[in-house]
Amino acid sequence: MTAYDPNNIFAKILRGEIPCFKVFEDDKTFAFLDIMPRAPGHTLVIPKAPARNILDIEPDDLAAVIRTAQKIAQAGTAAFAADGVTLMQFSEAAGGQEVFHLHVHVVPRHAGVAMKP
Ligand code: DGP
Repeated sequence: MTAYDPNNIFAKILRGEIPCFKVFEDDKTFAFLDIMPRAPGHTLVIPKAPARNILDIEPDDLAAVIRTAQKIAQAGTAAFAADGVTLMQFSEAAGGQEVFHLHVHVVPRHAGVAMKP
């Protein structure tokens, strides 16, 4: 697998070099709104550790990402009066990944409303 690139967009967001709308931060994770939301409240949860994707990340860092994703799912569902939530994680280009710093998409969902492509 290709090595982690420290100049990917999300690494720059973590370093404060690119602005974002921050939703949550703790010692191991960071969450911010997706710039191309598939539904209102679409949030990305990333590790602070330099991991390319799920094939690359240390289990403890992955566990922290999932804990934060649950917090965001719960808060986002309440904040957007959603009926449910969709979590997605794409790994490598063949898996649909475009930004090569691990991220979990957390998308609040409303009954009968399709997610944007
Ligand atoms: P993917 O790698 O396919 O899981 O999707 C990458 C997502 O990252 C996509 O939904 C759009 C989002 N994105 C790309 N560039 C930026 C950016 O500069 N800022 C923010 N907030 N989101 C971005």
